[in-house]
Amino acid sequence: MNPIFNKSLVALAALGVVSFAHAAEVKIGVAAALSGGAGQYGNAIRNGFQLAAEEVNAKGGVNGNTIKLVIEDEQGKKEEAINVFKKLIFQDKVLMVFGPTLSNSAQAADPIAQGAKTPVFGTSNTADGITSIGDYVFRNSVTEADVLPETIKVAARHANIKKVAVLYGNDDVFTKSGYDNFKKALEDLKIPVTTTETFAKGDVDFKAQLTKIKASNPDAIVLSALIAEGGPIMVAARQLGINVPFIGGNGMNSVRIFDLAKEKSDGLWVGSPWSIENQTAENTRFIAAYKAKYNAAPDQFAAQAYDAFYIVTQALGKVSLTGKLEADRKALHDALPAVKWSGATGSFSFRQAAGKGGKPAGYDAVQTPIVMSTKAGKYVI
Ligand code: 1QQ
Repeated sequence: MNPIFNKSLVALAALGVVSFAHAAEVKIGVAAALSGGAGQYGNAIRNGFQLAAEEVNAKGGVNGNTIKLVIEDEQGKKEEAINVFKKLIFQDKVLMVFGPTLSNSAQAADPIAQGAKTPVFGTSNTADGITSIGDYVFRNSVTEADVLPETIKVAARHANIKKVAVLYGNDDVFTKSGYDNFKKALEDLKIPVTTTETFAKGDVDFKAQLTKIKASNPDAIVLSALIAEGGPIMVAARQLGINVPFIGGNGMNSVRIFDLAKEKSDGLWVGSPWSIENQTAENTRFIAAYKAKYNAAPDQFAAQAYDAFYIVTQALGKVSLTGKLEADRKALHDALPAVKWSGATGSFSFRQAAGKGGKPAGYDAVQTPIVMSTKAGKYVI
């Protein structure tokens, strides 16, 4: 640099007129289920983050800082999620953590982030109660409580559903919460339940439950399941000659259903703010970029991770990082709630959740779900 120019810059900097941006690397943790049954979600989530990080870094990062993702496999297990959170927060000293994939793991691991005053941001946690863990907990995944009443309402209207059977996993935070919210929505809509059946994670034989369901003659099956069990449940139902629609929660909203259930995947109703059929400029750009990078179509899990990364960059853009981890984590925490973003999943803002026992709560997503159903390997709006 020209020494005179350099000197005058130094002088201006001393006067506070200009500041030197020293390019640094900001570490952000990603705890995702990359293996095991929930890997069907976690890999899409990782892809969404990596695509967004690559785009942001290619444009010079945030305030000159490059973002480095530190990605760990929490295997969809709560014990592993706890281990991974400890590693990311205390050892890697990341600024914040994205994840984990399942609400079941979030309920166990998020208190570690809250205790360490490290922002934690779920992109796929939809169960009740996750954000009441504390004010450092954020999510852009719309809750079952917000989505399911709409899914049932639209499905019932289109498919002429008057009575339903309910089937849910009773050993997982998300599937149980989905059940609670389905039950409430069905009561509110005055839709009678013909029978309620349960299963557990890892089950492969659903004949007993489905036989009872068939005998109860429902117009639809309301299913709160993760895809690892939900896919085989749909296949088994069709094999037993149960051809009524399924109404699913977030767990069933994965393109994996088309591989798992093939031609038996028709007639599944789900709700989400994101659809591959949604042709906004932001979504069209996202889908094209995702296909170019991964040679496969994205799903809502990838879209929500992608948007979450941009939401965080908006907050980071407003923060002057000091290099002091505690202060920087707090500054990011303070900047996040005000972010508004229009991304692949549509327009987004946060609302503070209800706290427990007078403690301040974290932040949930404000977004409008779209209800769609599956037909011939596609979602139809
Ligand atoms: C939760 C979910 C799952 C479907 C995440 C992939 O919504 O556990 O909350």
